[in-house]
Amino acid sequence: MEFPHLHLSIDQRVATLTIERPEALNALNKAVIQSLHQAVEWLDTQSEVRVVILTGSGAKSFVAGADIAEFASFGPKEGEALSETGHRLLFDRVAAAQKPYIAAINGYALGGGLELAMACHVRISSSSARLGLPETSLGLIPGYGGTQRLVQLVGKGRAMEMMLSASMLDAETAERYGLVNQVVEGEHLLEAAQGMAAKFLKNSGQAHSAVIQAVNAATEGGPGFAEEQRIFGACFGTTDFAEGTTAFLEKRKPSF
Ligand code: DAK
Repeated sequence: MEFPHLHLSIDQRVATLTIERPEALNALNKAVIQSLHQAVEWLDTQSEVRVVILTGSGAKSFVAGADIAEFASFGPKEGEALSETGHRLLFDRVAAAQKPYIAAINGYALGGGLELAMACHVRISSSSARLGLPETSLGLIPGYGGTQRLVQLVGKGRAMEMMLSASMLDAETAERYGLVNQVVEGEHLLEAAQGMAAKFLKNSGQAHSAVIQAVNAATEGGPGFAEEQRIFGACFGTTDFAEGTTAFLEKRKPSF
């Protein structure tokens, strides 16, 4: 099976899905989001696939965020609508998948990229990866569940510091925070993800689906998710959003 902008391989009941948009550090534009949605839907129907590894192409980036060039011209209504669509097609969809998703973070996981890794059920990182939610540097907040899932994973104080400072964590700190389950040298990343998948494969796939469903009952879909989308949309009407995104595209620092 083929999906645009993705490479899919299936070996011994483990699917590896690689996002391939290296010219933009695998940033998520509409086409990539749509394609990932189709891949996740399809993988859920494949009984011979029991675990999915999600990673990015190249050694530099897992996903460097949502595509800034694509949303820079949006207003509040479009921002809120796109946030809702992204949640439905991809982020909530991965979180609610029938089988475990392991994010293999091979480099930058920023903004929507870290949000995608956090929508997966577990995360393994290369030692050189950098992780963060830099949206406030663009005059935005995370719009794909990041304000909720980051707090769940690292606690409120650390999540607040990460979002308010827009700074990146190194992999070792991310592991200490509980943001990633394991850190390995880059050349061993996929091997480590396959090792974790092999441990999962010893157990019941039906029980895996049940665990995901039961855990999600507590962590997914709460009122904070809807509130995040509304507030995210409102950010698109601010002067700071205009300055933040323009500054990124002009390759200069924003003046807030
Ligand atoms: N979008 C589009 N292009 C990107 C990109 C991105 N997020 N990140 C990198 N690129 C492009 C760069 O523009 C550059 O393109 P060319 O100039 O070569 O054409 C190419 O990838 C290589 O990037 P750099 O030249 O910047 O590479 P460096 O090694 O110097 O720096 C970097 C790597 C990862 C530190 C840097 O690229 C960077 O800061 N990238 C942006 C990180 C970031 O702020 N990400 C976005 C976070 S905000 C939404 C929902 C959610 C969101 C947005 C909207 N809606 C519902 C509307 C979430 C927003 C975010 O994710």
